[in-house]
Amino acid sequence: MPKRALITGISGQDGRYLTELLTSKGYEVHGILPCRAPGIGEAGERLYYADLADGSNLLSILEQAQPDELYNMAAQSHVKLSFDLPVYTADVTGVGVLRVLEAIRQYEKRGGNQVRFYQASSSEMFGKVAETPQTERTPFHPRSPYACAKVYGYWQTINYRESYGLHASNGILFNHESPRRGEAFVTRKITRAVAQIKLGRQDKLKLGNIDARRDWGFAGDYVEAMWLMLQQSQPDDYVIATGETHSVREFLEVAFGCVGIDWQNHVEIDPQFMRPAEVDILRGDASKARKQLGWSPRVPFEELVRMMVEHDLKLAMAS
Ligand code: NAP
Ligand code: G4F
Repeated sequence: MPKRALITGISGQDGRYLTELLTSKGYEVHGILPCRAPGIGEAGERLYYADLADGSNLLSILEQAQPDELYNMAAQSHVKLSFDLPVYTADVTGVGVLRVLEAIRQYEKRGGNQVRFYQASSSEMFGKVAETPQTERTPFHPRSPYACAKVYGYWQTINYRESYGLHASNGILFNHESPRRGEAFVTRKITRAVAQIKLGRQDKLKLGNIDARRDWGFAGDYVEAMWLMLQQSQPDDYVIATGETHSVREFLEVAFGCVGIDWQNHVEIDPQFMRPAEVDILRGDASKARKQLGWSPRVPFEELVRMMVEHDLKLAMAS
C-alpha cells in the first residue's frame, strides 16, 4: 500500500513542490483547494474543496483520504495584506490550524489511523528579533497580524502534541522562493519586473523598504525538510534556513545584474509598499535540522535569483 499524504494549500508554491516530492517517493497525494480556486465544482479524485475559515468538512475529507501524513500549507500568507485583512488572516492562518488539528483528533478518536501533522510555521514569528541568528529557542516577537496568527498556530500544534499525543511538528521556515513564488512577494515582483524591463516593456519598478534583510532559500529544498520532519519517530520543531542574510537591495543588484542592467535607473521607492511595522532582519540557524534530520540547503542565493530571472524572462518572451 502506498503511503497517503493530504496537503492543504496544494495549489500554492510549497504545495506544488511538495506534491512533486511526495509523488516521486511513491505517495498517493491528496489535496485541499480553497473554494475560490478555478474549476470550482470540478475537484477530481484526490482533490477536495475546503476553506480553513470554515472547516466543517475537514473530518469528512480525512475519512475519505485516510492520510498517513497531513501537511498544513494553507494560509493567507501575505504579510502586508494581513494588515488590511487582520481578522480574516487570524481566522484562516491562525484558527485554521486549530480546525485542522481538531479534525485530526476527532478522526483518530473515531478509530482512524494515526495522522502525522506538519504545520507551516514561519520565521516571521521572530519579528523584532531578540537575537541573530534565530534558533528554535529564540523568543517570538511577531510584528504583523500574519505573524501573530502563525504564533497561534505554532502553539496549538504544540498543545495538540502535548495534550493528545498527536505526532505534530512545526517547521519554522525562513523565506523560500522559486519560479513558482506568488507574484506579490518581493523576489518574484523583482524578477518579473527585470524580465519586462529587459524586453523594454516596463521602465519603473516601485518597491517599499529595500533595506530589509531576509534569509532566502529555494522552496524545492525546503519541502524536503518538511517531509523529513514527519519521518522522525518523535515530533519536534525545527528552524529551516540557509544561515545567510541578504537585503532586498542586494537581491535587486543580483537580479538586474543577470541581464546587465543597473537597477538604480529603474527602482522607485513608493510608500504604499511600506508596512506599519517591519521585520528588519531575519537569519536562521538550522543546526538542529542539519544534525537531527540530515537536512541542508542546496541552492545558493545567486543561483536562486538567476533561476527566477531566467524563468521570468522565458515566460515574458513567450507572451
Ligand atoms: P502560498 O503560495 O501563498 O500558498 C498558500 C496556499 O493556501 C494556496 O494554495 C492558497 O490557495 C491556500 N489558501 C489560502 N487561503 C485559504 C483558505 N482560506 N482555505 C484554504 N486554503 C487557502 O504560500 P507558500 O509560499 O506556498 O507557503 C506555504 C505555507 O508556508 C503558508 O502557510 C505560508 O504562510 C507558510 N510559510 C511560507 C514561507 C515562504 O517563504 N514561502 C515561509 C514560512 C512559512 P490559492 O492559491 O487559491 O490562494
Ligand atoms: O517578499 P515579502 O512580502 O516576504 P515576507 O514579508 O518576508 O513574508 C514571506 O516570508 C515569510 C517567512 O519569513 C512567510 F512566512 C510569509 O508567508 C511570506 O512568504 O517581503 C520581504 C521584504 C519585506 O521586508 C518587505 O517590506 O521585502 C520588503 N519589500 C520591499 N518592497 C517588499 C516590497 N515586499 C513586497 N511584498 N512588495 C514590495 O514591493
